[in-house]
Amino acid sequence: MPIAELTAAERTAMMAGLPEWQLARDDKAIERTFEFADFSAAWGFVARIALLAEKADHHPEWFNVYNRVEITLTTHDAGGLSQRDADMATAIDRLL
Ligand code: HBI
Repeated sequence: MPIAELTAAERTAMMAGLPEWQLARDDKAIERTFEFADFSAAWGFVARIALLAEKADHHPEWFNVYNRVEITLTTHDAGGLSQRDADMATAIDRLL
């Protein structure tokens, strides 16, 4: 089933609930950077997100160096932001 890109109003509502995230890529993505105590904590976080991503069939773009994890969420199938990105960002924040 095709997944719809969020409208501008839906994006605004989404971002109101995700104050730690920023819009990116001309509103086609959202991103957040996380800092942890050390690499082990960062990698544990990445591992837990990987399990969420597989369960949701919705996978982040991410970068990790030592204790920093940078995550970008977008929905390739929608060509921009979808509800899946909002749901995944919310689930990621709940891991903290
Ligand atoms: N993850 N972020 C993201 N965006 C997608 O469109 C996507 C995905 N994971 C799997 C997936 N789509 C599959 O449903 C196929 O569409 C590739």
